[in-house]
Amino acid sequence: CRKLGQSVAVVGAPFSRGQKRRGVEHGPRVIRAAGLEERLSNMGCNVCDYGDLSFTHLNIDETYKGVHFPRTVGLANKVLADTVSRAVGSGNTCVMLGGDHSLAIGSVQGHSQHCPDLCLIWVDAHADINTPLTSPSGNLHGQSVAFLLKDLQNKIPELPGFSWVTPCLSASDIVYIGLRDVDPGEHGILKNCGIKFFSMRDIDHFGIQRVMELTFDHLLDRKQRPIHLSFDIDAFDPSLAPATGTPVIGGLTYREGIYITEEIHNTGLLSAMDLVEVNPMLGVSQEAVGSTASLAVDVIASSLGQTREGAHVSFDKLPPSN
Ligand code: B3U
Ligand code: MN
Ligand code: MN
Repeated sequence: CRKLGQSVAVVGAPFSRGQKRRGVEHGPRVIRAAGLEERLSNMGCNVCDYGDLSFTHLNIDETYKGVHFPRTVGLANKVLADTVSRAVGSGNTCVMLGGDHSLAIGSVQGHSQHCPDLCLIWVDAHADINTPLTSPSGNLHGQSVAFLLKDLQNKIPELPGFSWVTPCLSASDIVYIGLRDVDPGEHGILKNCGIKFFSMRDIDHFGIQRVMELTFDHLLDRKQRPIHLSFDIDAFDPSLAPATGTPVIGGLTYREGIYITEEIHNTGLLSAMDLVEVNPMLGVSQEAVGSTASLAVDVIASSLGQTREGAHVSFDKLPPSN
């Protein structure tokens, strides 16, 4: 970490009930196994491992208004919110390892308890902004942002398990990067609320450097504020991140993805991040799983200050010739 000695809390969230494919609950294990903590320690971070949370899967959790596992997802996110709040409150930059993207509800809520003026950068192929009434799947990982948005509260029925959630973001507090699979209801919401988004087409058009400039202009122009980065690994092209539940062709290149996180680090404002939707059970081979997990580690490391140009500590460290 270039803020030397920066404290980083790693919170594992092995949870998959926000969607229907099993396996994404093993995300934290494979991301750790790809060497996350060693990488962060070698960068000079003080890593505090909060371990993996244990979540209760409720036996009785009937589908409610088409939404699957509302009580289980609500409860898991409450546990996560409390943990993230504690981690950020203790002065750490919090790194949450998912798990599916429904976990952003708890992660952002917990973060906002300590940083009520935070803004959100959502890097994803999907907008995850369906309401229970627009969702084509009933999966809560496709609805996380809707629960966080003040602007949508009169459009969302009260779900069992969600009474503790208080929407903490305005439409102008969010920027999306990487979109390429957006449902009609979601597109309506993005347009109606005036939410800033950069689709893959916009990245083709502007280039990733300009997209990041416009992102920070939008979020940080009036004042500096803490950033929450919610990074769905499916933002990357499936050739780079094959082990994920809903891959969509035409995604970010490695260099675009890392540029995004380098620029976020360079603001000095990153306060918490999520790395979600790594599903080792969907990789066709060990290599596919390994490369997806190691990509996740690269994203986290560069968000926390790893640079491609290298980094020296001090010239005094040059070995003498004799
Ligand atoms: N928008 C669809 C599909 C989807 C959202 N997020 C993922 N897939 N990963 C939905 O189910 O809401
Ligand atoms: Mn997502
Ligand atoms: Mn996605």
